[in-house]
Amino acid sequence: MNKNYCVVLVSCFLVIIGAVTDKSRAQNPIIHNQFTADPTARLFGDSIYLYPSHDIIPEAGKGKAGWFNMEDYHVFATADLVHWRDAGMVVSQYNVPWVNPASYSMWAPDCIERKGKYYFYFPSQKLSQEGRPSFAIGVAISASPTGPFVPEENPIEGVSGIDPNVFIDDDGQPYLYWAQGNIMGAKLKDNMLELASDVHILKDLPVKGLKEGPFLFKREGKYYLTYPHVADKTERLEYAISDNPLGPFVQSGVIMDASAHCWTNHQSIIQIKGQWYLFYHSNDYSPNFDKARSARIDSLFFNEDGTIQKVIPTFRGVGIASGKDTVQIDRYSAISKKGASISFLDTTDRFKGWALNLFEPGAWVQYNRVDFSEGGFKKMKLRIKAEGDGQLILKQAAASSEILCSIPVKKSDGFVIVEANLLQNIKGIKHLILSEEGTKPAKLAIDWLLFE
Ligand code: FUB
Repeated sequence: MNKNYCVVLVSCFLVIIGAVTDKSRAQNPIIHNQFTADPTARLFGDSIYLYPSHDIIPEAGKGKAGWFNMEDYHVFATADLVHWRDAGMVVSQYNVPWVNPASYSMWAPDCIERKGKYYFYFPSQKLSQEGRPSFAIGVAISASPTGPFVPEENPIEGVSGIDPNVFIDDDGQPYLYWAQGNIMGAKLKDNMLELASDVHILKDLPVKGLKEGPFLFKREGKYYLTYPHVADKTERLEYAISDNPLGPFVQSGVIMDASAHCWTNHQSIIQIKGQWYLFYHSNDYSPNFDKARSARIDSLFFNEDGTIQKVIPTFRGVGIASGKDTVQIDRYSAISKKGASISFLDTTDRFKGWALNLFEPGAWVQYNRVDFSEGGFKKMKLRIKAEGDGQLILKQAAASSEILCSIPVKKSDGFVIVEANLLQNIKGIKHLILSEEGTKPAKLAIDWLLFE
């Protein structure tokens, strides 16, 4: 059977499995069933798609220990930025004719729509004739944003490097950007598969410190080139503005400061229904190893002069949580300085997520934007573990708010479900505060809240 048909069949099968295996919510990180780095978000029609790279920890003897290891790509889809669906694996190192299948180097990708076809761009390592590995950029094509994608036989001629990004200007001209020490750019032909111009080294970007991960977008006639840059020790997200898609650019500021615990960062920026969003990554599920990363989203705002306001990473992320879903209170909007923390529920399987720990009376957590629009809510349920008897209070995060629910908690050996009646009729979208009351610390660990 033709190799490309094999890819299509395998991808179809995995799309069907993937479609039913994961429904993630939009607190940070946004994808909860695997590591996801370098998140490129795209709006196609009314749906939002995420094309990240897929960090894995390969079995012993495979890949490169202690380094980035990626063997394939999954695509994720959402209609509301809240519920994410894993649409399955779409391209793998074992199915692209030119990729060295032992290289585990399927790094940061991008995907773009043109004339009803979806072009998925990805870097990976090929073996040169002398047997030396080098990075090239390939394309896989599909009739649907979630695949199946059929990879081209060869990578794009004249391009070596990583982190492809494609931008189509208002006049229909497509451009390819990538990183190769500098940020490079060139026009693409209408077929989206070949360069249509010389390769430009984009000017005038920082000279010192690694630059990679270009992502270009246009707003109000200006071209914004965004890129991770090592200005000091680790990558921060910066941007530069130009009147021309290939520059020269004016360095214009920092979008997100460098993280103390994740060496890389990598961004995409899109506007959905008038709001701009920054997609980036950190290492939430892998705090001790920053080559196993997780995609995040936060809102992004522009100043009146077109400059970008710095984005502070949050746990809460974006979107409105439904009161009927489990509200993951550990993905907080704010937390008391004393007596509260988060920790993994299970350090042997961190994808199970986190619990909120309240250690003493007075400790609290705030979680914004919970949707009670349907009304008719009568009780609250909590999944909780307590080392002693205690008391919790739920209020709205508003001065002089009345108590919404008072929850007595009994000492328990493990996590149990506790419920209490609501004291008020809650309607609309509310910011909630949960606090420990009483006189003695009950040492509480709370997994989630739910309203019925
Ligand atoms: O994910 C591997 C590499 O790390 C990406 O290609 C870079 O942008 C950095 O995020």
